[in-house]
Amino acid sequence: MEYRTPFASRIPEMVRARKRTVLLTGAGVSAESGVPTFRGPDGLWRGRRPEELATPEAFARDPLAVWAWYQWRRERVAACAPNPAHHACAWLDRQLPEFQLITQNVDALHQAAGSRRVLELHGCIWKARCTREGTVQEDRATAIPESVPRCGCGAALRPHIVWFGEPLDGGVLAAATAAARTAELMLVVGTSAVVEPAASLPRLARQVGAYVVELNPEETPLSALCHEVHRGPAAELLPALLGYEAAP
Ligand code: BJW
Repeated sequence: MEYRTPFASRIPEMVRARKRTVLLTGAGVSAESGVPTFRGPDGLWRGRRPEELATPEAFARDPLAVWAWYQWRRERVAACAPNPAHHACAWLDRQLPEFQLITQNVDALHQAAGSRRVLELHGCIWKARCTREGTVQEDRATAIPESVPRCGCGAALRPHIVWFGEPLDGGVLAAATAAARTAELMLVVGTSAVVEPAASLPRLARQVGAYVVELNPEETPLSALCHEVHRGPAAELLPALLGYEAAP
């Protein structure tokens, strides 16, 4: 592993050479937009840890409390705008013919910044799903509901989010795995890399020969296997490493 400054990175040369690139993002990429990271102290809600609320068991036990938590989060996300890291990701999407953004985030800020090729591993906070039919609908309500929102069929709606112990969407995971398996450059930005199967994607890419780079202020379980590690906030590091300057 090498620790480098943005100006001694291999990223610019690999982007110029149009290498097949996969970008995996986590909550840290949205931190500077004001979205709390999942495991930071701000992730707490009324003293409860997200792990207590983001489970199918929690929803079965108290669906209204889980909805209240999501509406509270929706309200916070609605007040946030993409930051320079999201814009740099969208710029990379426009530059490269073979590119895949894989995000664990549910805030849709990558799409808001203009990214087109986005795989959402853990769902989307702006969607709800029928617990009976499995149909997914856009849902932008932010008011804390007085009763559990219902589908037209009468069944309860749930957030369209992948909770602990639930399988990821098979098509999304297959596409993410295929992208990691063929990546030449893999950038891992703002994730604690502890949640599976997302955390295994950079490992897979590394095994098949990709050049793996981590951007994170903190060390993670992935750091030791990366070719380059850059410590700092994504909104500063990613534009600098890519040589991307936002239009004024
Ligand atoms: C900055 C920054 C700045 C800060 N700039 N960076 C193998 C081993 C062990 C366990 C498992 C395993 N396989 C599966 C499991 C179980 C489980 C799991 O992984 N558990 C681990 C925690 C131990 N996984 C699952 O349950 C998954 N399902 C599954 O595998 O199903 C299998 C199955 C098959 C068939 C039938 C049934 C089941 C599902 C995982 C779903 C994860 N969902 C969540 C919750 C969503 C709810 C919601 O959002 O409302 O997704 S968990 C939570 O963690 C959320 C995130 O997307 C995810 C990842 O977190 P992330 O993005 O890394 O955020 P943080 O907060 O952890 O880290 C932020 C980072 O940013 C830090 O590193 C900071 O330093 C950094 N940072 N400021 C750059 N400015």
